[in-house]
Amino acid sequence: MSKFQNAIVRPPAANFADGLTTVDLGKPVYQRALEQFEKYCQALEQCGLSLTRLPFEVHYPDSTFVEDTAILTSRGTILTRPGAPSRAGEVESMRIALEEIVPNIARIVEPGTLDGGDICKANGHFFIGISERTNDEGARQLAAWLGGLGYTSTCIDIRGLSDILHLKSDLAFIGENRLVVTKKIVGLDDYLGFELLQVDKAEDYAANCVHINNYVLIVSGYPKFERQLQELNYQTIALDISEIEKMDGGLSCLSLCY
Ligand code: CIR
Repeated sequence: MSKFQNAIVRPPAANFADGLTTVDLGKPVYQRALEQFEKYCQALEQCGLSLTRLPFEVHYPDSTFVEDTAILTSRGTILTRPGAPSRAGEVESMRIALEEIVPNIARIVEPGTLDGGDICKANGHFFIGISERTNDEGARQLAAWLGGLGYTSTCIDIRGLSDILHLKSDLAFIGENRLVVTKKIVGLDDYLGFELLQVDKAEDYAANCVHINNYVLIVSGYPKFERQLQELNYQTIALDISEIEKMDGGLSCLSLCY
């Protein structure tokens, strides 16, 4: 597997608390969200990544969740078309930023909708979640684009499941031939023979982890999952993202690694 070298991040804007959320964990404390974001950036650097730090996007309270706005691969880049109307405008500033970095950017077009959080890359294969945010047409467009680049893909429909915003809320690729899954999604697909590491039911939120080079970033406070990873010889970096969680975010959504 090729190593990641870079990541794009954007700090939470002052109106972060005005973003979308379905969880009932209270209002995020802005100063704490900034501190947690900064620690996240430091962890990415510890993993060996160079960061492109985009400026605050004051018009878009969910704009720190950069993962949802683009899919970056070593063979090409595509801008998404986020499924939540309040987030649609985030793509334009990501386009401007990406044009400085990568050539020939494709895009998902109407009537397709697609959030990056529904897209899980595992070696040369992509699992595409069909969700409240990503529709069939968005998935079809992405699959066609990926196919043109020589990647394979399969769709996993998560619309029937409650409490899952994006496929990657419950699925992560952690290198080798291994996927992290929650019990909720384990039966939805055969996952092409990948080895499945199932998180304990009480630790579902931990499934959204990020494998970067020799490390796995995990959410702090999930000891069973941390132990599962360490028994498999992963080096873990645990991060407190309590304020990010209040806005339905997880670890993967805070960066675009490439
Ligand atoms: C939203 O509802 O769109 C944001 N509040 C959270 C997005 C989290 N993104 C992700 O998991 N990829």
